[in-house]
Amino acid sequence: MAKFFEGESHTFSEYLLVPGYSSAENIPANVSLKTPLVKFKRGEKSAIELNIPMVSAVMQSVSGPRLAIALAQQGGIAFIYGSQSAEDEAQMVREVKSYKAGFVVSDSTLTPEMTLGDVLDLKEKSGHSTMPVTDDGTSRGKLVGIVTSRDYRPSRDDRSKLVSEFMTPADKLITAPEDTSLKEANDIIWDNKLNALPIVDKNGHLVSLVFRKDYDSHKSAPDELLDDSKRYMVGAGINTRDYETRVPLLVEAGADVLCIDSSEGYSEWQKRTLEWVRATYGDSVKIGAGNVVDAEGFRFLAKAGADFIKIGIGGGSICITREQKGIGRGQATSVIDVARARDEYFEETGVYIPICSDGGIVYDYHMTLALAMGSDFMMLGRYFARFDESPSDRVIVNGSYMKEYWGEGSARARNWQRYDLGGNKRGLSFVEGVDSYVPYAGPLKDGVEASLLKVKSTMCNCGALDIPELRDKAKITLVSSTSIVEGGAHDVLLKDSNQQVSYNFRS
Ligand code: RVP
Repeated sequence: MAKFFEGESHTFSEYLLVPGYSSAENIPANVSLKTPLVKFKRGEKSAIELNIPMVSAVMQSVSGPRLAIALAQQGGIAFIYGSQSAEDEAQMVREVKSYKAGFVVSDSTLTPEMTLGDVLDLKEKSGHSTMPVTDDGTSRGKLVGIVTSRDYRPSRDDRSKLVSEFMTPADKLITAPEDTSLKEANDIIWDNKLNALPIVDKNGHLVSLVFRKDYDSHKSAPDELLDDSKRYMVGAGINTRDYETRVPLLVEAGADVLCIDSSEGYSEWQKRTLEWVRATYGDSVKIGAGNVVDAEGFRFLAKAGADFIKIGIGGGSICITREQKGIGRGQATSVIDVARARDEYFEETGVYIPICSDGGIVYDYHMTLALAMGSDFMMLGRYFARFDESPSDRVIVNGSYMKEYWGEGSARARNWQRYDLGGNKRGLSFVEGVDSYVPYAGPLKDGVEASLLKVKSTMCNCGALDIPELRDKAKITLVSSTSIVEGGAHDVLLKDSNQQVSYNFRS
């Protein structure tokens, strides 16, 4: 006889928080969002604590090195996507680990033979207006010049004009050598009224650029997530197929934590992968597993040795697993169920295994609900895909800036390794994800700050100054569909229809 779960399975939008008492202490500035990333024993601390409860999805359209750096600067961690060769993934990890704060490796590099048209297209896609020019067009090529928006007039100049004709050539540029400190670079920038300073090695090859604005932003990153050597922390996705070759490369590259990326975690394949990592590295390599949606799945992965466990099947914005296969569970119900299992497991064993709500966060308050329901942190895809730093292109659709966002189970990602059951090298036997656009949302820093201010404010309304206190004090209610209508602007005619858009804008 099949097992029937009692009650319906619900999603975040069907819940609200009922305010508790807030004292004068309860102001956002006093709220801490610190949270454990990996398991720990009673009375001990997690070996890795996030400063904000956000991690980025293991996806091609979300987690590249640029986003990883930007997220670590805010206090969270990115999981570099595993649907690429192990060597390329390890190289991305190395890029994050070798990043010197304030020194930017350009991903918009030109050759002298390119045209103004190419420059404008690249500017449109990347949002960058300062682009180095190298002999071979790579970010480590010989520096031959630099292009900024002051070098051309898009309305007057011919699009076929060559970069070599309007760039500032290297012999007219102020550059600095590799061993320049950030402070020295900044002094050079100020003394010479520069916007960007190229750093070059002794052979004149480009190493990085220091921007005036980055120096400022580095100074204002009090939550940044650093390892013992003051490098940014970064995670990496793996699969249950090639872990014996992939994991050693990622560990050597310096990945701080790994995560098995799969739509279904309650499987022998995940157990084998976890056991192999433990047998090879003991506890020194941290690894999360998932995804599961009930207590049984949690216990299975807990016993198999996972350092954290991800929750969620079919709730991702680009995910059509529920439609295709009819498996999954409402995200809120899954989190509530698994959080209970985590607490029981902690009572029984004295081992606390953090859980992560993965997918389906649409409004900022969904994050607060996920935390209140017991999630230790959240994994987000769509949310991060919208920012400047995500790897996908920025495009104009119907007059608005958009970023591309595609699922790992889409035909575009061709991530056959994510599917233990059905994938093969020629592609997926059927798709479980879509390819889409999401509204462009500017720099990650601004978006995350705005979202977390809302989370902190709601926590204050619940009388909580940290995540465990929120969990203890939160009063959560289910809402009817008509009370959801009541919660938005209703029965009024909005003066400005854009207001409706920005008011309803999903972050
Ligand atoms: P969202 O944040 O709602 O965009 O969801 C992101 C999550 O969706 C990922 O972390 C992953 O668990 C899931 N995903 C990624 N690709 C696919 C798919 O193609 N079905 N699903």
